[in-house]
Amino acid sequence: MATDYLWIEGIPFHTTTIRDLRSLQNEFVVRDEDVITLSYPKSGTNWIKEIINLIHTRGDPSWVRSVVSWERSPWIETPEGLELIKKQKDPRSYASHLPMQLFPKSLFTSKAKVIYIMRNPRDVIISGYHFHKTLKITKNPNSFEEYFEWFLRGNVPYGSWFDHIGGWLQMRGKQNFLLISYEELHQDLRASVEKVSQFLGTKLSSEELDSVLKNVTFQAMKDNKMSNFSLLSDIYMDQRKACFLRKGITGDWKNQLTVAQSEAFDKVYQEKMAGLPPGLFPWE
Ligand code: PPS
Repeated sequence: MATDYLWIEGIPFHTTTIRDLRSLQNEFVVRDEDVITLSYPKSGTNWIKEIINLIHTRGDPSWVRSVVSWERSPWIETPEGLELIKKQKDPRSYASHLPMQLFPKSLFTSKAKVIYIMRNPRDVIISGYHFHKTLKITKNPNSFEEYFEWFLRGNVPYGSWFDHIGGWLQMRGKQNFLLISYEELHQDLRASVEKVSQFLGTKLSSEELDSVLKNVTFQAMKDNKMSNFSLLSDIYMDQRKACFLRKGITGDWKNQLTVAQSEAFDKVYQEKMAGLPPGLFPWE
C-alpha cells in the first residue's frame, strides 16, 4: 500500500503522475483535431470515453473489445499515456483529470473539442472512497469518515472538487466546450449520445446509434475486460478487492452519508459554489 501522495504545485496526485507537470503544461501542443475528455476523478470519465470511442467507430465494437480503454484514450498526465498520445494519429482522443491551471496551455488557443463530465460531488465522494481503498498508488483511507474529511479539504488526488469544477467551468460558453453530467447520461442515454456525436460532428445512423447505446451500458462495460479495468496491473490496484464498475448509480450517497456529514457537506458546497448560476447542476 502506498503511504502518501505525490504533491505538485500544492495539489496531491497519484504517485504515477508525471512529476514535471510544468514542462507538460508549457511544451505539449494540443491540436485543433484533438478530442479531450476532462473530469474530476470518479465522475463517469470512462463512461464518456467509451461513448466517444464508439462514436469514433460508428458503433462498431471491435476496437473497444480489443484495446484497453487507457490505450484508446490515454491519460495525458501519466508518462505512459503521454507517450501513447504522441504516437496517436489525428483525430487524437485523450483524457485528463488535471485542474485547469495545470493543463497544457496550448489548449486555450486551440479549437480542440473538450468534453467535461461532472457528477454530483456527494456520489463522487462515495465512488472515490471505494476506489481509494484498493489503489496502491495513493494514500489509502482508514475509514469513510477520514476520506470524507480529506475530500472536503481537497486532500485527495487532483485536489479540491470545488476548485476543479470552478476552474474548468470558465470554459463554459465556448464553442469547443461541452459540459455533460453523469446524471444526464443516466436520465437519457440516447439523447446524451446524440448530443456528444453532434458536438463531435459525427452524424450516426439509427443502427450505429443503437450499437453505441448497446455497448456503453453499465453491464456491457462491466462484461468487457477491455473496459472494466480487470486487466490493469496489480501494481496500481489490488485486483482481489477492486471493482471499478462498482454500482454505477446516482444517489448512492444517500446510503452512506450520515445526516451530520450531509449537513457539513451542504455548508461547504453553498460557500464554495456561491456565484455560479442556478440550474447549472442537475443534482441541485
Ligand atoms: S476514474 O477512476 O476517475 O477514471 O473513474 P470514472 O470513470 O470517472 O468514474 C467511475 C464511476 O463511473 C461509473 N461508471 C458507470 N456508471 C454507469 N454506467 C456506465 N456504463 C459506467 N461506466 C462507469 C463507475 O461504476 C464508477 O461509479 P461508482 O459509483 O463507483 O459505481
